[in-house]
Amino acid sequence: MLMKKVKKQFKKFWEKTKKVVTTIVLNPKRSLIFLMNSFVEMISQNVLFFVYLIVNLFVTILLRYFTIHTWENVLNIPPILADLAIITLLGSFCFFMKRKHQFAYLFTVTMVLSTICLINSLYYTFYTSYVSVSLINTVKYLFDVSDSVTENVFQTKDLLYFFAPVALLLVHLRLKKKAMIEPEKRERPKAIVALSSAGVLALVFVSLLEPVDFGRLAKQWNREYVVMQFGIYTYHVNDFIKSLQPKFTSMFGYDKAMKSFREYFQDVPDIQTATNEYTGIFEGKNIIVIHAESMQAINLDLSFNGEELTPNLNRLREKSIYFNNFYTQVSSGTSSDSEFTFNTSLMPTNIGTAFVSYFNREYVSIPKLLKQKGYYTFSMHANNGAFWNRSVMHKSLGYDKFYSKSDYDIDEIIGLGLSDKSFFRQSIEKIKEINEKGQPYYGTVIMLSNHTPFADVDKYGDFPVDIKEDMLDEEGNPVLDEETGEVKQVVYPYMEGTSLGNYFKSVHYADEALGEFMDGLEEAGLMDNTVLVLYGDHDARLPKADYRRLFNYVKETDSVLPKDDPNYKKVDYFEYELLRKVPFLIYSKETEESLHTEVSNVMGMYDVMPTLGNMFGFYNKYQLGKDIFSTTDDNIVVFPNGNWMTNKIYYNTQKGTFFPLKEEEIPEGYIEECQAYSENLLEASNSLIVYDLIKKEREMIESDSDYIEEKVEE
Ligand code: GP9
Ligand code: MN
Repeated sequence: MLMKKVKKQFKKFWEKTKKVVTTIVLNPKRSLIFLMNSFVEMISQNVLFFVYLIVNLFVTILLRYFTIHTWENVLNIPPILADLAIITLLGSFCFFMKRKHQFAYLFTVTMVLSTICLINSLYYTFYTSYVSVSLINTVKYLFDVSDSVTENVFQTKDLLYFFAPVALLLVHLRLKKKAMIEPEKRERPKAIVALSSAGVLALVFVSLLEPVDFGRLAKQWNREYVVMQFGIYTYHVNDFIKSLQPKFTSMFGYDKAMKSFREYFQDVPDIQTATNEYTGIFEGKNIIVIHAESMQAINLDLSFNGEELTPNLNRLREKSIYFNNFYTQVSSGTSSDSEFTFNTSLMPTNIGTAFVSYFNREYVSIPKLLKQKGYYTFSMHANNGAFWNRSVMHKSLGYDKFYSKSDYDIDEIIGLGLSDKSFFRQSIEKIKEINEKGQPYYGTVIMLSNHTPFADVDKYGDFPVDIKEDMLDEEGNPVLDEETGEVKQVVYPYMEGTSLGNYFKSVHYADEALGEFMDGLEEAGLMDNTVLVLYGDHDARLPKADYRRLFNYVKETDSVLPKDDPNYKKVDYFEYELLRKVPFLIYSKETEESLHTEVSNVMGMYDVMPTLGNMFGFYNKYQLGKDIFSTTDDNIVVFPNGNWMTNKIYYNTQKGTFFPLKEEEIPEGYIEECQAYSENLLEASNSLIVYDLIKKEREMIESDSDYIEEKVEE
């Protein structure tokens, strides 16, 4: 019966289409007018539906505008088509309902879609990434933090996301008042038209994609790229499907994962074999690791009005082993990914995060290896212990104690919580107590203040990021202020009022806090037998436009050099990726006295564990990185999104393009070789974590040796 009905309707639809096509071919002008009239009629008869489409599409464009920022991305056609297809598809079901129920349905869908966009927008402000079902536990951190954060995360602009439901409601009320709601008739054919339109939109969207896009969608490494190319809703559908993967790991893919894991580690020795001049130099010494929130390497090279942006870090750099070509390898787990890779030399996972989704796997980590050498291990961070699941994961990584928010007196708040200065002051007291016990220790202190959105400008202290110059008269003589007698000044705004400018102010504060911490450690005699390790955990993800202003400012016009100016410094994709470099240094009395050096070999966060391992005498067979001092010019830093870099090039896997870093020819097969290396490494790392392969391998070895022992006894 139903089939018959559908068949009949389809026949009718087909006849009509044929008629339309014939008319168009025979009389294009008349048909164009006819088509336009029909379209106008269609809209006038379905005002609510079309308003639903427009407002919901607008909200998705708004989301891309507020997050990805550049207009070229915002107005990119594929995501618009993809989002419109899904909005149309969802909306089309209203035509299966009675007319009086249609508004309620469309309104509910609009509320849900707008809320999805709003949550993504808030999440992006906080994590510079999009929400993932596999990260659902982390969404709560948005609301879990102090009031000031909630204020910073929720900005007035976010109210715009409510435009869609409000507009739809207003249109509905107006239609109702004017009694413009159509009588109930012929709704089903409309459903077919709407569903077919969604299908056509989806087809056009797919036809615009390149084959490589599908691979990227499947990997879902680069969330921003997926949203930029596939739209927010396709991203979520895909993310949902991918999020089911960890739940089925024991059922599918185990053999393949084990194979890639075994192949990757088969030639790796079980014990440290290579040695160099740094082998064992710090054995037995205490270690304090400073996790410097959002600290980028460029900060160390900047000055404003003759004042260094980071005088304390600069002072430290001069006395340390400083790695000036160091990159973190974070994915959506940002801070937590940095902590993870630092401590395990593994890469972040491509779905979820190690800290939240894979906290219960077995890892070989720095705290565990040092504990075997008699160390006491601890971590300190003045945020909620639940943030990034740290209270659970730090235990799993082998820290004996995690001092979190509840262990601190929250006496001064900046940004996300306790100010770094107060945090360091209180931490020194705790480290003193630990030190008194006489056991060597490994402690990680995680900073907090220098965190996006860098909005607490009035609390960072006075550090103008403008340009001040003496005012000169026509003959070039300084102009004096009649009242004070001092030279008058001209002020150019430069970075004042920009996001990057606010970031610099925050960085200056963080640097001051670091300086106080260093002095405090020194005064307490805690540096005498201690090695300090400092890393920037990731970049601050600030707009490219702000960097363009930083490098190309024309003070006379308060503008930026034109792009065709020979002095114009470009900040496009590659330049921006390179700006994400962070500082990494190792400091001790020994480095101050004689070991100070700068290492320029490109290095990733996963190289830290092998490098420190060589210095402190521990070794992890499952480390992905290399001891930088046993590595010549061939080091490679693989990023979680599949990009990689060497001393020669930065390679963008997504686009298959590269940026040369040296003026030398790229050897034949070089890119293919590095690409294969990166893919194998990412695959092995992900398999190891998701399928808990260190544990599986250990259990296998243990059961084999039990078996051998039994045989021997027999
Ligand atoms: C939160 C802090 C920030 O406690 O470490 O984490 P992030 O947002 O940088 O990942
Ligand atoms: Mn961070």
